[in-house]
Amino acid sequence: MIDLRSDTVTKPTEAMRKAMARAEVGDDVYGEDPTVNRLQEMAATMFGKKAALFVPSGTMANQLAIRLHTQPGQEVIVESKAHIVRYEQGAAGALAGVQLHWVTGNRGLISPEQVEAAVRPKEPHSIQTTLICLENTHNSGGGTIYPLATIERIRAVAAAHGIPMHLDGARLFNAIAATTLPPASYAQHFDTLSVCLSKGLGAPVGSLLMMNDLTLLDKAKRLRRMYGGAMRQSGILAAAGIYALEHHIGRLKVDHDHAKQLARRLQQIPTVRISPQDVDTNIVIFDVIGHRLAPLAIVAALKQEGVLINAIGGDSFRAVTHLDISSAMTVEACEIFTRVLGD
Ligand code: TLP
Repeated sequence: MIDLRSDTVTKPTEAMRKAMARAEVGDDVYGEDPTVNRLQEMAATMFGKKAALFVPSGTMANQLAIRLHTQPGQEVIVESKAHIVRYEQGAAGALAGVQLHWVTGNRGLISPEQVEAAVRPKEPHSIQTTLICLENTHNSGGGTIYPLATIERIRAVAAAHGIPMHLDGARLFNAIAATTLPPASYAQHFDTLSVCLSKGLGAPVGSLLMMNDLTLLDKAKRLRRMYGGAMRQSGILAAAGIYALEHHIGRLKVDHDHAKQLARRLQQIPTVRISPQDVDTNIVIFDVIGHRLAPLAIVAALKQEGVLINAIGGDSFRAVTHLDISSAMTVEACEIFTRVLGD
């Protein structure tokens, strides 16, 4: 099966499993797991932040950040198709008690002008804007990379209003691999940022929440405990993360090439709508129009032929390339798409 549903489906490699098996461990709630500590130090150094906290998932990292920066009854500016809006089960409202102010971006990217217009006035009737969240790369936008200049200008708007910024960097490594910009060049503009080890980097579990403010770190540890994410001998998982940071960042470009290849081939199929030039990284989003099968039946027909993808609403589909997709599998997936979608 060629599994293009997500880059979350990767399985740890033999070498990664060996690193996990050999990991030195301790109880991380006491701060005594040397491998977790090493991973956190590595990540903080890589992104130019004072601290990093290992958490079980990207969702938890985002939710800790929202809770850290806000009080119930406040408002967070976020793009309308952001993971925080679409895929976190309403946690921002349920757990932090905040209201999300959606701004619709272009392929997921919002402009400084949109942010400026969305900030609520500081007057007695208005809800108060206390956080701005960006997502880079933007998943539902199609793996879109935020231009650094746009982030800088959004940061200037945020600073003028005294509003902190959080980055959902679940796939920031894809942006880093594609642009070759230093990780800190993105990170410097955010008060907190999360990155995932369990997406393109191929680790089985884990994300990191990073920050400069050590009082935020203390609060984040307590909230992680409250949310049930404080782990014990998690060095076994952290070892996979260290292995991923050391070995799997450079190769992300291969996934980007595979995604482009899929997009170019999909473009040749008459029922498919896609602009291959919009594929910045490893996510390919396309529409199928006028096919005799409904979206879920298309997914089933592709599965029958050996390819798994996700229907993501309306006529849209998502295919994601990753560590476990070889060049030969990419070629085969192209053939299957042509056969099924061209039918
Ligand atoms: N995204 C998953 C699904 O949840 C949709 C996927 O298959 O792409 N931020 C972004 C931008 C994400 O894409 C994801 C996962 C997360 C956060 C959450 O990560 P986890 O699944 O570790 O909670």
